[in-house]
Amino acid sequence: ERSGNNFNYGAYHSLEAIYREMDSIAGDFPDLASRVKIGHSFENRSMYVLKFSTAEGRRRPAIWLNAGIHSREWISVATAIWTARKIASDYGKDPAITSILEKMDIFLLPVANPDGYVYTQTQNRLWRKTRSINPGSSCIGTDPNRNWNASFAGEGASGNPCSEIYHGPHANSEVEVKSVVDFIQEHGNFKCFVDLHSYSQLLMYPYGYTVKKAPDADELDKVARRAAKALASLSGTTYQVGPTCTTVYPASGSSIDWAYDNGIKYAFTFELRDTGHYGFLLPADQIIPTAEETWLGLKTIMKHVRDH
Ligand code: ING
Ligand code: ZN
Repeated sequence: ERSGNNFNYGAYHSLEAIYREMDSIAGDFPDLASRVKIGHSFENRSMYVLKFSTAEGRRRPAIWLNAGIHSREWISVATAIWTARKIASDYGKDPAITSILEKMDIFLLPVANPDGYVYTQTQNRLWRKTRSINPGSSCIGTDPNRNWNASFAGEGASGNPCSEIYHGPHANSEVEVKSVVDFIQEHGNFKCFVDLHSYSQLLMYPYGYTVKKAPDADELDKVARRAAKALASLSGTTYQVGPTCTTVYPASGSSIDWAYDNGIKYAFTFELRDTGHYGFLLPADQIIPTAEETWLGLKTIMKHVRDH
């Protein structure tokens, strides 16, 4: 799919190109979409979300779609920007997304870790963390999916700044995380938080910080299984479903555990394609197939949120 300004959705793009395409989507659908700056990164890059709303001014119940928190997981960013164009172009045509947007607003953050993303494009393709400086250490960066205020510095995170899962000096120490937390708290009416990662083909829900069952685990499991089934219906891609802790590994300070413990019941993490053959280096010819199947899973979740 190509838009007016010729953005190729079947390729990976620079941060600048993604930000330009966000602007272009907002320009093409001015009554539906707007680009909102929610903050900046450690290296002072802007953090932009696309807001989709059919009720200007009113604070409807809202859905947060997050991607690129780990910079090497490029497929999550590419899927997110494809999804943005899909939401805008299907509104008024696809009854499901139309009815979702008649009741709720969607906020989509395609690049939650812009400094890391630029670093993976220029210096080290497999960089995961932020690029913040750690005083007293020559190692750079914090894992932004261990930095949220949810059993911070607990199991499955490291206190060593050189670790890939370094939790940072304190919860929300990363300005990229803090910007999202502040935005969501100021808004006050989020019902759903979805974080896109790669790879492994998993669809998970809280908790990561404990093996204890979340109070809503049965409902979240049902929704996730329906979403995985919808996703698989397109071309047979199979996803495993379960709580983070027992499905991948224990992990404290994650985005979805924070969301869940702060009243956002519908909190999910997708680990997109593949299962390890290409891993983080998923070829660009799999972007559109991945985005299209993921869209079916996302819509299943959003329809459930709409109706509950
Ligand atoms: N995996 C996730 C990670 O942050 C995860 C797994 C998901 C942990 C949800 C906690 C919550 O380690 C990748 N690939 O980043
Ligand atoms: Zn990740």
